[in-house]
Amino acid sequence: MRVQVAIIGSGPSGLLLGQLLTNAGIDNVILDRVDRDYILGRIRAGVLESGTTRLLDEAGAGARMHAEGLIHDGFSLSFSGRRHRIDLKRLTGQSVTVYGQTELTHDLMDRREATGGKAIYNARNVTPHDFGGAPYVTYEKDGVTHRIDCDFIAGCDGAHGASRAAVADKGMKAFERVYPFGWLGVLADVPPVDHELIYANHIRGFALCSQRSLSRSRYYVQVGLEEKVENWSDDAFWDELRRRLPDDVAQALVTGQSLEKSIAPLRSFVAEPLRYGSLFLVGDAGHVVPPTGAKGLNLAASDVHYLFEGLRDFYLDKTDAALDAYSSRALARIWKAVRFSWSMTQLLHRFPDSGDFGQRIQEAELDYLTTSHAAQEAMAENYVGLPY
Ligand code: RFL
Ligand code: PHB
Repeated sequence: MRVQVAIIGSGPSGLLLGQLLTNAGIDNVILDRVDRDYILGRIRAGVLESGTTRLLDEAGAGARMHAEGLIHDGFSLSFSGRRHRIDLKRLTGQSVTVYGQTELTHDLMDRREATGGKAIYNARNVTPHDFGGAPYVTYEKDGVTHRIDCDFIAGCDGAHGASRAAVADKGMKAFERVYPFGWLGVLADVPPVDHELIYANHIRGFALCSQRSLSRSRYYVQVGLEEKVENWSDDAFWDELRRRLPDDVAQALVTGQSLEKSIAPLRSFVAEPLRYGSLFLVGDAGHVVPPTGAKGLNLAASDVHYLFEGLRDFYLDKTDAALDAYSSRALARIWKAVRFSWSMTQLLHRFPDSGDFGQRIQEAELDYLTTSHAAQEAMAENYVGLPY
């Protein structure tokens, strides 16, 4: 097979890039090591910036998101038994859309199928080759090794994929911070406790009340890295969540059987640069943020925007400038989101070594936020997403 762009990874970044390319008449194929259902079974992000919804529209896959997504004009911070609302709409003129990554992925997969896009699932041992020269990708399927020749390879295969591994010894510099805790998340078909998200700072640890729809909730509590998901019954989870919320919220919480329960460790990671000859790192392949700022999926989308512009200009206008600028343009936005995600994590979590002093510092910062328009504006501006 020969294509213009070989895309490794069928997550949000690979699917979004693939659809924008297909719409522009640029030939591409998507390869993933697992199948559609496995990908759609992963419960991840839930908050979309307006840039992400705009790109989904541009891809022609935004209809269901507009019909079913929930527009949120604000969110709450809770600490010291009280709550403060960050009014995103008033502070920035913008809102965010609550729409699950699972749904967005589903819509992009459907769109790809409807427009005849090539996708190869269950492709084993996917490997990018010769991206300093004449690039190609190999993979195995049904016991046979296949080869795809291409002009460019988009590494959209997440934090543990083949793309980042392929460039690890090609001058890649890694920047990393590992946090000493994770998030235990539960998905349940119960109405959300509030019409907006609540991020809670508590002496027992962070908690988050999120949602997927008016009847489906997503909740998280901070847990130690030694915790095992199988040791958390649903009841134990709900009890711990209640303890970390203000009394009125805890009393209003509707609990039920979990549909999914998992623990995700938190870390920040950035690879520099994002381009190695004709191989580009995109989305989680190039960077990972802790979920506290709701930025991972949204950063994947802005990477796709920059790379798509580069590839479109290359093929349609015969200019290299935007492609050459991909790494630096994307990294400039990535580092700001990495900083924001780190600062939200720092503000809201219990750190084992910072003790009561650390707790008071966090409470002081949160209290400052409730009285300072400037501080609220800075938080809101980052939360709705910096422009691109
Ligand atoms: P993905 O989604 O990981 O997709 C990568 C795809 O590549 C495939 N793959 C391979 N294929 C072939 N060969 C290989 N060797 C391969 N290795 C992997 C995988 O099967 C997969 O299909 O990366 P992508 O597309 O860059 O998208 C990134 C987002 O998924 C991620 O940033 C977000 O989920 C992060 N995130 C959140 N982001 C937000 O913007 N808002 C949120 O509210 C938010 N909440 C979250 C999150 C991530 C979480 N976890 C579990 C890490 C909440 C959580 C709990
Ligand atoms: C989610 O709904 O999964 C979610 C929402 C906001 C975050 C992180 C995760 O900051």
